[in-house]
Amino acid sequence: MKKLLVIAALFIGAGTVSCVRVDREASPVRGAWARAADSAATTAAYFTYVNRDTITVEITSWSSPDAASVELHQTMVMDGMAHMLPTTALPVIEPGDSLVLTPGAQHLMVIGLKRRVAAGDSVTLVIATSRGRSLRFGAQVRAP
Ligand SMILES: [Cu+2]
Repeated sequence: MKKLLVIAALFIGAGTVSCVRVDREASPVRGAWARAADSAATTAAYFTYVNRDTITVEITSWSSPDAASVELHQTMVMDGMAHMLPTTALPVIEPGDSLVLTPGAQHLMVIGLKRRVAAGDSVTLVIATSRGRSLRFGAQVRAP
C-alpha cells in the first residue's frame, strides 16, 4: 500500500512538471473563438495575442485553410451605427502587452467559409509574426 502511494505521488509529481513545461511553451494565442456560420458565409473570429517576448511583435498576416480569405477589421460607431472597416496598419504588440480581438472592436473577418461551422466545431486560423513565426490554431465555434 505504501509503495502504491509512493508511485502515485511520483505520477502526480511528473504531471506537475509537464504542466509547467507546457505553460512555458504555451502559444501566445488565448481564447480563440468564432461565430457559427453557414458554408460560403462570412464569420468573425476573436482571440487574444499575449506578447511575452522582450521585443515588439508585429502580426504580419492572417489566413485560414477553412476560408477563401481573412481580413482584420475594426468596428467603429459612427452616428450611432456600427461599421466595420478593414484595418490597414499591422497590429504592433509591445512586450508585455496584448492584442485583444473582441466583439465590437478589432476582429478577424473570415470570408467565404469552405464548410458550415456549427457550435462545437473549430475554424483553423494561421497568423504570421514579424519574428518569422507562423502560428496555427483552432478557434472554437460558438452559436452566433
Ligand atoms: Cu468585420
